[in-house]
Amino acid sequence: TTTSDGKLLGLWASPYTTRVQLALKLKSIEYELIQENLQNKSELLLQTNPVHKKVPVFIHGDKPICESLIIIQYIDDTWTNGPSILPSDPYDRAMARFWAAYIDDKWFPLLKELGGAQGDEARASIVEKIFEGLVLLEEAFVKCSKGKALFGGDNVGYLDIALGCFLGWIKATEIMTGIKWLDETKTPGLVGWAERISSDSSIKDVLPEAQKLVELYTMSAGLEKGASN
Ligand code: GSH
Repeated sequence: TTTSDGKLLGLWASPYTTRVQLALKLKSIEYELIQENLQNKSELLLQTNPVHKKVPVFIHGDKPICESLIIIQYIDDTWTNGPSILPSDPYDRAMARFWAAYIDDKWFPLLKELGGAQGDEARASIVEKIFEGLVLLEEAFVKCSKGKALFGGDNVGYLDIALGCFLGWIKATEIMTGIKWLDETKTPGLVGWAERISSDSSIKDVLPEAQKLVELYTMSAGLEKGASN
């Protein structure tokens, strides 16, 4: 088709935007990506997400939907002829949602906190918590994948997208800290999963490059430092 099915207000470096792009790609949905400047948010963003004022917002026709996980659910419910994103079994669906909430509410915030941690002790404690979280996610992978290659089994699913969207930032923080998060001895399942997911044809073109994220992070940290002087 030549007409697009929707608009996505987003930001290339935002893992939550990547998440929605992954779901749209999986379902072969044509859309227009509108890059936002978070320092100077567009009227359209403020109008369509007045509560949080955050990206991503997916606008389907004239209907805006906010919050990346809710958007993915909407896409899965609306484009039912493409591959399913959420598992069909109610218990598997519940588990997928549980772990996605864990990733968003607990795990990824730790990775963000690490950048602002003051002092070796604070840093070490966050690093430890990140590794503890990865061990939990390894267990989740073993249970959800049921011996298959991905969280979704043979096909890319909800958790592959919900966690996979962070791979660029996971690699970027590895470059910046020198810490290898995904370790073959502690989290062998996740190591294999990350390799498979980053080379998957439906994923790899959408994931932002780690090196570019490092440059962005270094630049914005420099700007903040400059501003506080
Ligand atoms: N829970 C939200 C989701 O899943 O969509 C998180 C979205 C989010 O944190 N977006 C960030 C944002 O728009 C960019 S990565 N920040 C702008 C702001 O906080 O003003």
